Amino acid sequence: MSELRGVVLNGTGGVWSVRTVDGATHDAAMRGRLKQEGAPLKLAVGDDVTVEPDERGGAGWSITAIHPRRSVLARRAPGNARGERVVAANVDQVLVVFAAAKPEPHVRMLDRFLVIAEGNDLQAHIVFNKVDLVGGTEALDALVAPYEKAGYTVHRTSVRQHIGLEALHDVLAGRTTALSGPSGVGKSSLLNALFAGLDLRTGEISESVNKGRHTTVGALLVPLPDAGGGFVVDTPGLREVGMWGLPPENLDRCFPEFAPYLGECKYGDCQHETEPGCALRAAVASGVISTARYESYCKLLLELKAIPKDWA
Ligand SMILES: Nc1nc2c(ncn2[C@@H]2O[C@H](COP(=O)(O)OP(=O)(O)O)[C@@H](O)[C@H]2O)c(=O)[nH]1
Ligand SMILES: [Mg+2]
Ligand SMILES: [Zn+2]
Repeated sequence: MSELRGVVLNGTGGVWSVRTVDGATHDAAMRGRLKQEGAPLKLAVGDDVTVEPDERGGAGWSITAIHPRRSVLARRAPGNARGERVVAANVDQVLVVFAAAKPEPHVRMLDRFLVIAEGNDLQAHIVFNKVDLVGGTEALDALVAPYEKAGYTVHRTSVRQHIGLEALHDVLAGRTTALSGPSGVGKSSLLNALFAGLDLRTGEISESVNKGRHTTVGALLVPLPDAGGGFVVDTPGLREVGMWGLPPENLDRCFPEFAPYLGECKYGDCQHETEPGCALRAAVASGVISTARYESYCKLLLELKAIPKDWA
């Protein structure tokens, strides 16, 4: 029987929806005996699999192999000191979307999402949508400056006025992107504007893709209708992913613009709070490092330190 390679879009109760390379989608169940050299034991959305039609005929398909992952977006399973839960496999990048206004951007939340991306070794892109709602660009430029200085690509977009859409299209096409950001910022509107035929409800993606199913699984992979292919992962919010598993002493590495100062402090284990001779705080004092970003660091550090030790 003919084997096909495919990607897991979502799953409920042991039945996985697999999109095969020919563009078809099949419901498939795991076969008892799996080939999975170097591959994970538990299947996740985004996993690269091989499926084949069931031998006894009928409409069923079996997953016969899971292929090694190139990346994971993971979080700690709550109440479980060991083991992380993979939210999605083979994610290439994270897109963090906020609105320039309505709702007002929330930089602490933005910094948290960026830390989660860095902690998972995933490249992050930032979008400020609804730029049509802000008259002058000065306030937005001031907000964006620290992120561009840190090396992030910041897209200023408007669905309404068709601004910045081509560049954003090129970021998403052909890749698997975890999409995050508060509701109401225009994530669904942007995707609809970027990919004709997507037709997401202007509401959460999950509502539109998951309608008719009673069980909501962790994440959903949405295929992009584009010649270049690509997928968007609708996670229940990266907030849900959280920062679990990130040791507090590694948090400073999740702020790319801090890099030149790490290792320059008086104490090797400096956490850049109140320690004397802190090179990072000197950089903040001299205005080289953004105070807002440093404040986010301090706040997230306190949060990470409050996580019980046996989780780390
Ligand atoms: N003014 C303006 N409104 C927008 C823009 N993009 C989306 N919206 C509106 O913002 C609201 C929320 O959009 P939606 O796509 O559902 O946001 P989501 O919750 O992030 O998916 C809708 O009423 C959209 O029409 C934009 O670029 N400019
Ligand atoms: Mg939406
Ligand atoms: Zn320091």
